[in-house]
Amino acid sequence: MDNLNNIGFSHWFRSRLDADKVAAHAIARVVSVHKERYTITNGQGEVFAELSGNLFYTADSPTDLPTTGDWVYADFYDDDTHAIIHGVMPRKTLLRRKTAGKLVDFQLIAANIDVAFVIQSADYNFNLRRLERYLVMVNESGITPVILLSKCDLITQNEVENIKASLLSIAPHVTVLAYSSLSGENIDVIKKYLLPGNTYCLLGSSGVGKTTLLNSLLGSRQFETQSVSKKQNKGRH
Ligand SMILES: Nc1nc2c(ncn2[C@@H]2O[C@H](COP(=O)(O)OP(=O)(O)O)[C@@H](O)[C@H]2O)c(=O)[nH]1
Ligand SMILES: [Mg+2]
Repeated sequence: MDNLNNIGFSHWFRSRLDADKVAAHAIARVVSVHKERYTITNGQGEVFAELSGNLFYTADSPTDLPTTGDWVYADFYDDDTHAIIHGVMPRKTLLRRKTAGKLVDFQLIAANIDVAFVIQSADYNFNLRRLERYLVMVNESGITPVILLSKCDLITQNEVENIKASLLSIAPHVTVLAYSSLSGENIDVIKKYLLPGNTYCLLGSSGVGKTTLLNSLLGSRQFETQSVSKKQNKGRH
């Protein structure tokens, strides 16, 4: 159970376990979803997984199917190289966005996020209306937002203060932090927000510095940033 605790399996989920399902299956968390292909983990490595026929055919809507961050009941096979997902546990939070003009009303983004860092960059990208839309989505999901103003090395301290003041006018109760991955300013403050057992997400348009921030927090270049990805003509996220 220690491995599960480390990846966020808190009392909230433990107290909602289904005794019959626990007796029959292992517990795991969804790491990623690509169409019908899932990656799940029990805290020790990642395993390719598919849905059981029963779970797939009894789902009334896409919301009933697992999304990234979900806790699931699963069976592992072949030395834990493959798994089948049999059920989805109740969700503490669900981040989803409205899809315009489609049959499906909502697109699931992630489940069981505790804190969302909403990132806007201090340069051209800064836009209060867009930020408000992110905050609405986060608040509707029951997730705590923290606003991050990235690339504050590109503007003066005075400009940082002006932007902070305008942010406080639309979100008076939300923490706002200005930081720079380039100079390292306030990276240590952001790290203090990261508590063991909690789940976080980064939200923000392409190019605001999400990947660079992840690398700064990890102290490595584990993820490819935009300029590199562009050269290789890959999708950027
Ligand atoms: N000046 C400055 N540039 C940054 C900072 N963080 C990221 N960038 C640059 O912004 C661009 C987009 O960053 P990336 O992390 O790929 O953005 P993402 O699309 O949100 O993941 C890259 O060229 C980064 O080098 C920062 O703190 N200061
Ligand atoms: Mg990225």
